[in-house]
Amino acid sequence: MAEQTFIMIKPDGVQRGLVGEVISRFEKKGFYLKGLKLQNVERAFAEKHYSDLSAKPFFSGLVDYIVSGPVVAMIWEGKNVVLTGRKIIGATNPAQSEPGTIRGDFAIDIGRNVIHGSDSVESATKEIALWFPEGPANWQSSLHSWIYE
Ligand code: DAT
Ligand code: MG
Repeated sequence: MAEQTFIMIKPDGVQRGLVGEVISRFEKKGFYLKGLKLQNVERAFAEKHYSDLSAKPFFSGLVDYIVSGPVVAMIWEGKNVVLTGRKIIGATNPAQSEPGTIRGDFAIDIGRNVIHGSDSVESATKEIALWFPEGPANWQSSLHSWIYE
């Protein structure tokens, strides 16, 4: 199976009307949308998603933020999508994110950085299983050979 990553537009991104912009950047790059839902998550679910960070001092503030409104959860697929997705998103702290990245173009503070992306193939597998227990949608783009050689 082609590589997949988990991408989530955080509550600030939804509130600010950045959903279309984010989807557009991944689509235009040539990645394929394999899962998409808008939902509010429970605190326990957000804590599970960020369980690796549970010892961090910012953990409870991070969870407050993620449950503060609906998020858009997505599966994106394509060659090197995990690493390339992180590049499209930009550095964690928007003060360090390059212009041209999502966080570089649309965010100011680390606690309002608009978007999440899996940091490795292993975390992508775990995050997709958590957010999409039903699995990805099954479709193939008819443009594939115009994007991949
Ligand atoms: P990323 O989202 O780039 O993968 P991460 O996994 O290290 O970054 O942290 C998850 C989120 O937690 C991040 O998007 C914003 C928040 N965060 C990280 N480090 C922080 C810090 N030092 N202070 C406040 N929030 C932080
Ligand atoms: Mg992370």
